[in-house]
Amino acid sequence: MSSYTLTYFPVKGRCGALKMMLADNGQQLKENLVSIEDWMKGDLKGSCLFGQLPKLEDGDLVLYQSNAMLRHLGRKHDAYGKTVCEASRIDMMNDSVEDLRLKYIKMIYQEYDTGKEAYCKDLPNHLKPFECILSKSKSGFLVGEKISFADYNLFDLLLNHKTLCSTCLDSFPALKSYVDKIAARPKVKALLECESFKKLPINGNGKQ
Ligand code: GDS
Repeated sequence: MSSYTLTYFPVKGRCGALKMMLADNGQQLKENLVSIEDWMKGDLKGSCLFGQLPKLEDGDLVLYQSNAMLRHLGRKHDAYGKTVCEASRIDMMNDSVEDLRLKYIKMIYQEYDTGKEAYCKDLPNHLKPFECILSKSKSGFLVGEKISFADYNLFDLLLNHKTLCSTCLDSFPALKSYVDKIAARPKVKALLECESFKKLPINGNGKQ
């Protein structure tokens, strides 16, 4: 079994989906948690290819960029579709999840106090396409018959949004049952209930 090592701040942040995918596949993860104080010293930042975390090590492979990590794990653990066309559709879905994540991060880190209300009001417009896709999906996943890395990513982001606005899925029955179904997968459930995961804040600035 590969052993993965993740270096990141003590937050869920951009690594929630990755941890869920590894847990769901019975993979072990070693974590190096980096405090802001240590990060501010600059040595680690200077050693990171793009000056940022997370960093994932898989043997000799060192990866930066959380979505590249999800794709790598998707390829390794059969969570990247059955065909080239499925893989491309999974990429498309993940890019849309990333679009929403970037909006979420901008609101959280730059305009939480002034922008949260407008963000929540506009949220249904961003959730609707996912609802539409899932309501037509026979498997209950975004693409094909199996869970993919884009599902873990969307699931993680939906959990963040439920914390932000507890009623945000009320008018989206397919998304609601999607979240319930993934949350009930035994290994995902175990991770979500594990103290070391639960205690991590969602974001680094304490806003959620
Ligand atoms: N595209 C990368 C990925 O997906 O992995 C983004 C990685 C990233 O943003 N890492 C952040 C980091 O290492 C931690 S996530 N920050 C330390 C640094 O830059 O020195 N990110 C945009 C995004 O996620 O797309 C952010 O907005 C992060 N904010 C969220 S925390 C600034 C400050 O103190 O305000 N120096 C840094 C704020 C910041 O990084």
